[in-house]
Amino acid sequence: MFSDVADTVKNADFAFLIIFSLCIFFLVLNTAIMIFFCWRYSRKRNPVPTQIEGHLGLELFWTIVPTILVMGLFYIGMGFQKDSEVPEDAMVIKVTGRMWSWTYEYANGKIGSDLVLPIGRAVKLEMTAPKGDVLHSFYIPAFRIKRDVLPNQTTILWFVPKTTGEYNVFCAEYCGLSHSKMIGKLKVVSASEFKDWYGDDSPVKQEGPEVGQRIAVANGCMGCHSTDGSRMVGPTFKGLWGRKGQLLVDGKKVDYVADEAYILKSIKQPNAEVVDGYPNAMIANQLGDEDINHLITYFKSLQ
Ligand code: HEC
Ligand SMILES: [Cu+2]
Repeated sequence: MFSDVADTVKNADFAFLIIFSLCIFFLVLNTAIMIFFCWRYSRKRNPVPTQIEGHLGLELFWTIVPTILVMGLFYIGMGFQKDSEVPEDAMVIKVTGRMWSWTYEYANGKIGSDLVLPIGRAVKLEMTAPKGDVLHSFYIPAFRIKRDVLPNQTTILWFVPKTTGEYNVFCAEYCGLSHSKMIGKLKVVSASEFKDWYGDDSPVKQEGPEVGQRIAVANGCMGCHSTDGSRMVGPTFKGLWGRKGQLLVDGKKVDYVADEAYILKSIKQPNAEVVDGYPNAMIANQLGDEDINHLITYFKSLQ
């Protein structure tokens, strides 16, 4: 509680503490009064019930006091208005949440699946999900911030990280099979470390397999495919090029070799042919032939 890792923590913890304390206070008070009444007005001690006609003082008390409490909570809640007032110099990062990974794109085109931020600088996250994807929710528990991420809409979060370190990023909206693996890292680093990592504002240039890698990251392929040979939701990209395997077509097993035509089809019509032993879980994307050629160059580099 009340850690100082981001500017968002104090307000949220304060509101939580006030509401929680009020709950505890009234739980104890109400329970105590209830027990006392059971005892005091039991049949033995109070055989004939008394008719009570009202009590102005009491009525005023339990109208005015809760009103003050609730207005107090409302006032605290109003403090969160600042959540929508983003400073103009905030660093803008585009966040995409998809089944089942987060990707971050910076102003110079740098892209990654970890959110790297410099300490002490306001950041504005512009978040969305690809068309045809489902609802997600971007959640950094350590910073006490969470917001829904939706297809065809942009939602915003902003904050100032104040302590260097690594924090978890979760998806807080059940979004299907590998929802629980939709965990990302937020790394808050010093300004100079950030500069080394980020480079400058001129657009990043990439060539060779890196172009395809970037496309794979940007399109969330890494949420289901590994590059180190390990099995995730889908088969690994390692050694994919030229790999021999079997497809399940209409309940029959059919041999295949992963050549250009096969890869093109697997990406363009992911549900047409399903690799034996894997779920039909890959969803359609908007990749064109040129992107897929870059991907193939990338796959060739992963032997
Ligand atoms: C939701 C998880 C998921 C995502 C995201 C995903 N895939 Fe897949 N992919 C799978 C599964 C599961 C299979 C195996 C079943 C099948 O063939 O449909 C597969 C199969 C493949 C294959 C055939 C692999 C083989 O061994 O024959 C290729 C190529 C492929 N995916 C490329 C991609 C690319 C490129 C992207 C990013 C645009 C992507 N996938 C995103 C789940 C996913
Ligand atoms: Cu999700």
